[in-house]
Amino acid sequence: MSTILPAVKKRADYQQPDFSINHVDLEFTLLETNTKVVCVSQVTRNGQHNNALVLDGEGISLNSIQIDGVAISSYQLTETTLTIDIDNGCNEFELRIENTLNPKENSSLEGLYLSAGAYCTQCEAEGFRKITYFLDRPDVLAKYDVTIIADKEAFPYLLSNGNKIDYGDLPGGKHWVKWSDPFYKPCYLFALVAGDFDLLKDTFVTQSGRTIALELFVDKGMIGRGQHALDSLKNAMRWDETEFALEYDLDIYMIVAVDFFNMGAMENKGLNVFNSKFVLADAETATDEDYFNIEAVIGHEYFHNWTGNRVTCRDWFQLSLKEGLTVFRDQQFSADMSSSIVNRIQNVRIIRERQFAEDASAMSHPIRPDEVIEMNNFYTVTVYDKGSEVIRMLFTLLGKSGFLAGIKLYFERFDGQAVTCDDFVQAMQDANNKDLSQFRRWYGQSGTPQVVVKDAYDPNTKTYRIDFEQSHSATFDQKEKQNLVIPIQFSLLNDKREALKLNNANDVQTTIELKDTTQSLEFKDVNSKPIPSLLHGFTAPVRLNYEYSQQQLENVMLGSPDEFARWDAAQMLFSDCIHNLGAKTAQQQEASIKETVAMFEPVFQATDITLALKAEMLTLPSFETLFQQKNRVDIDVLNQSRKRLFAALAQTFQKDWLALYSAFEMKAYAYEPIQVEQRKMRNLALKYLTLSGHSDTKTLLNEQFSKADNMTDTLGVLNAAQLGDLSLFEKLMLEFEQKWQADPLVLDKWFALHANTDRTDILSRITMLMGHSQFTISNPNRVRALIGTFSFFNVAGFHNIDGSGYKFVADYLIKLNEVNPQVAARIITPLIQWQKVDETRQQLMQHQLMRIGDTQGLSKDLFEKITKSLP
Ligand code: B3K
Ligand code: ZN
Repeated sequence: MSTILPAVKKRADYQQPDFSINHVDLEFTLLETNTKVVCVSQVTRNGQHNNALVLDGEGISLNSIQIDGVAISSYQLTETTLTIDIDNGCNEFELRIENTLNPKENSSLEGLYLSAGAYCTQCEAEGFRKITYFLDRPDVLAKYDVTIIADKEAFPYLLSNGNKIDYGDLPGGKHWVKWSDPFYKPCYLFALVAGDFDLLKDTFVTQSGRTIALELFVDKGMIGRGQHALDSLKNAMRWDETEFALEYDLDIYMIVAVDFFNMGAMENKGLNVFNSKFVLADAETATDEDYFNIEAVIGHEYFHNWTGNRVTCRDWFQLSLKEGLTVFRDQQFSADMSSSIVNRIQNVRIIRERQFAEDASAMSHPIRPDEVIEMNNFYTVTVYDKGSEVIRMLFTLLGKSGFLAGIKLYFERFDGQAVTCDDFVQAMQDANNKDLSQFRRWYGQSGTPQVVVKDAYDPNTKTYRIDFEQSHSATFDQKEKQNLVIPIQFSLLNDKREALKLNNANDVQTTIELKDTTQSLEFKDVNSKPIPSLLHGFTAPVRLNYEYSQQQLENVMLGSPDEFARWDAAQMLFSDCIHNLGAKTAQQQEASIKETVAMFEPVFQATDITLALKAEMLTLPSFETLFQQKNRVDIDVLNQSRKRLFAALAQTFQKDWLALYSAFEMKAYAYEPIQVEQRKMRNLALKYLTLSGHSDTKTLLNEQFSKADNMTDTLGVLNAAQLGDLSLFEKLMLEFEQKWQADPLVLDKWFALHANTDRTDILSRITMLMGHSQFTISNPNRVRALIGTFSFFNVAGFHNIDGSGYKFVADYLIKLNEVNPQVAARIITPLIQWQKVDETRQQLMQHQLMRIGDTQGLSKDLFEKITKSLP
């Protein structure tokens, strides 16, 4: 492990900045290896002090400093700071800094870098300091004027935030453009893009009648794949007006799609930069899931304009202020645009597969972290997705109108400011006159709460009592825990699967606000012992336990008034069966599988279950979900048990799968709800058919592969073929590669399919693919598709008991550490989650973590995760 330890920053240490900057004039002269930046800041001293001005700066070269036009030569420069003494009494001044940087060598994709020949920036969280010396913190808000100078032919488009106010030509084939952003913003929202693109244009008329210019920039030749993104943007703009009464503020909204990007997208004011994966789509190259994700991410970044940009974070510990709230908003948007139940199930899968895993690991942290070494490590499922669940609980507790009243007050109070999570909750509290002091603990407490539900029925008094108990285990980061406010929505079913009326208003569902360790409710005049249908809609991000019998689960699955609870009961039937299989004799195993499978027969026949929900109910819980349900897991047994149940469902219902496979009339591809659910069911049926070994399978697979007019059905074939005869799979994969070899985004799907194939020679296969002409370590999409997919999803390969999977990933991360630390720190996640596996594997995983830890020049990103996770 390296000897210089990176510093830990603490939330409790927050102090207001000594200086503020309220106006910035930036001038960029773009050159690949030697870009010049001139930054003129109007600086004000805050309060009375004699402290020096300490600016952040990293990986850039300083040329000169002037204060009010006078050159300064006494300053201190370190690897990460520039300290300038300011004369006493000099309370307002103009600071001019000139520096240079090398975008071409910037493989971290943070700051200013080149993506396939185009310049672009990524400043959140702390990337602006890689562009110029600055107060790189979100509570310094300034107005920006930006001039960009570059070669005109190679870079016809020069873009930045706000409005284009002037432009002109220069000698030597150069040109310049000046942008001005009238809104105050933190520097993490600054953006610059320069390149040659295809441009798709449109307009949007706001509810108040203003016309907004919409501009979508994509790689040359990709214009035909931009329409869905643009339509999604217009849908998002309309939705935010109708649902949240929020209107766009600038006169232009630009989105640029780039190929080299560390995450999904970035909400820079008026100039979003997107990973092209979340922009480009047409039927042939994108799946239904891609279409869905594009709409969601476009919505997410657009919604940030209010929740994040107009009101931003005081410091990075408050990240969930903007991310949790914006994820909640994009989830609501997606629910309104497509199937709300499928959408909710998808949200919950992320929580159970990945957020619960984070809680159980050494990276466990509250949605508002207390300590951070590398901020980029905290763009997590906890801050984002659990953050959104916390907002959703407020929505449940306050009701829609109370919630919206809180949002209104939040903007009235804080528009144009950098604030905290506490400020947000206070606005919710004040607008609703509801004490949220205990609720606030959700922001500071990490871990997955456990709720145990017990009940009792007294036939003499016809009284039913239901008891709820909350408990909280210590996590790696926090020993002491407190009780939280946990809203749990539920119903009671009688033995005819009818939901009982629970109060005088005849409601069939009710919500308990669990605040104490235990709370009980009593229901009178109940004729027989009811079955509770619990945690409707997943009203809280908790693990809930009730000792259901299989029979009871079947009743909830078939009769609950809540679609989510029905799906959840189906999942519990599957997971109980899978977890219990290992300890049984062969005969018992067979009986148990048979019994579970039989329970699903009515699902096929049911007429009150939508096709979309049916497909979800008939999908087994993922390995990752099952893994999170237990404290200790035998990986091989779990994997085998899941496969056995999978095969049994395939064989038992072979006829039904065949019927479902051909039940729908095939129309020309359109991304619309009915077609989406039909394709989902059809491809699920194809998977089961393949697994069942049906004699027609090969024909069906070949036929669908050759006839498909869309990527969803093409991938449906490959996903199914992967489960059956590997030689057919290989043949189809080869055809696919030949067809798409020039299209890296499509090829990513192919890399990913290879990476999660269950085969004994998987490591040599991946090694071979790393030599593919389209694979490069410098592009995060490629690395995530191949190496990320292997480490996150190839259970048998990654967890091979000989340790080869762990070593392979570690070797790769050691290389990636030098190229792109942020992406390396994402992919290390499965390796640091060793807590639930057996001792042998724990040792092997820790050994690899130590090897990575010994790397020369280990990044802060990996350092933080490794030091936290080694015992
Ligand atoms: N705010 C960005 C994420 C930035 C990540 C920096 N490592 C995208 C988003 O959440 O909308
Ligand atoms: Zn976001």
